[in-house]
Amino acid sequence: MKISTAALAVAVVLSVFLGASSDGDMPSTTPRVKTVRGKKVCDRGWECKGWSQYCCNLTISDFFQTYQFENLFSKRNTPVAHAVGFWDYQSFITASALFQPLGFGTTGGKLMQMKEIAAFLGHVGSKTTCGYGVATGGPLAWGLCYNREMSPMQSYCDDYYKYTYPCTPGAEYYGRGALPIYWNYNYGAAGEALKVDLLNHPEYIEQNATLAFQAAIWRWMTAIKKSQPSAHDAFVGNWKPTKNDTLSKRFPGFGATMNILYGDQLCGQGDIDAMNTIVSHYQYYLDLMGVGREEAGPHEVLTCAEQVAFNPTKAAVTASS
Ligand SMILES: *[C@@H]1O[C@H](CO)[C@@H](O)[C@H](O)[C@H]1NC(C)=O
Ligand SMILES: *[C@@H]1O[C@H](CO)[C@@H](O)[C@H](O)[C@H]1NC(C)=O
Ligand SMILES: CC(=O)N[C@H]1CO[C@H](CO)[C@@H](O)[C@@H]1O
Repeated sequence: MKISTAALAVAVVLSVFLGASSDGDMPSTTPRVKTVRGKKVCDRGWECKGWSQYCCNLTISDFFQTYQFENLFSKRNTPVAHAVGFWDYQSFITASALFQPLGFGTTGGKLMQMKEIAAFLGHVGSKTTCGYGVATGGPLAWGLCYNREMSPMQSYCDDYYKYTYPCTPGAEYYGRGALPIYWNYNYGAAGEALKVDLLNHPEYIEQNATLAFQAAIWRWMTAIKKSQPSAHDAFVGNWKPTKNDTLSKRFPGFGATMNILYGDQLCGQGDIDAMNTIVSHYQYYLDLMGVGREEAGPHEVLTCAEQVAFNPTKAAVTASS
């Protein structure tokens, strides 16, 4: 009760603030603009670089600032947290700069852009929380409490990938990061994409918050299978469901992102706690950002309670092989 009232008060204050700024939709820096094959493309310096149509829109730091990051992850540096001093706003923005020209947080209008950041961070917060039950500030205030799995029961080396992503002797591929990566093959694939040798040095992820966020945004932006949408495409509506998808109750939206990332571990089982905790983080962040949880859409879009999984267990991100 206390929690939701506080969240609501913050949301009201923020929405008044946002509504009052008449130039709230104006980018803070003026983009360089040109036309390529009839399309307007822009370059916005380091945060959105490389002549992309997405860089003509607001950048993430135009609508998501340090104080908002601090609000969302307000307990992450308290003494009982497990990654004190590790996570910060600047590493998130620096990491996002790799993906903003590809549409991360820069697709659609301001509302969609803010929703995508809340959605992505909702996944992050729920996977890195140490807020349980009676935690002070409420269970949702404890995102980014961890940057690694604390007591791994195994080293997550899957020999099936010994030719493509061979395990380095002594390396441990336990969960690390903002959307934790597990297993040699996931470290291998993320490392390839980010051009960092994560197969030999999985520990880099728990030493470098920018890299940890980059790996998480890469997972969000990249389809797990070629025939399927990325979480990003499913969320912003780039993905058009087939008839088969519709029959499987898969609609573009937040529910589909959970389906893509976690499949049948989470989806198609009704309103289970494991799914609800991710949804709650997303809603909480929407409120704190001044968007409001009512923008999350109806139950069948917001959750994957009734959705058939895109991927059977084996292919899901955190599958235990
Ligand atoms: C952290 O990772 C980023 C992104 O890969 C890299 O640019 C940076 O140099 C790294 N920082 C350190 C201290 O290694
Ligand atoms: C439709 O879905 C079913 C069940 O998930 C699957 O077996 C079938 O291959 C799908 N068809 C197409 C065309 O994707
Ligand atoms: C590429 C892209 O998503 N551009 C968007 C920029 O923002 C406007 C609204 O402000 C959208 O209509 C565009 O689709």
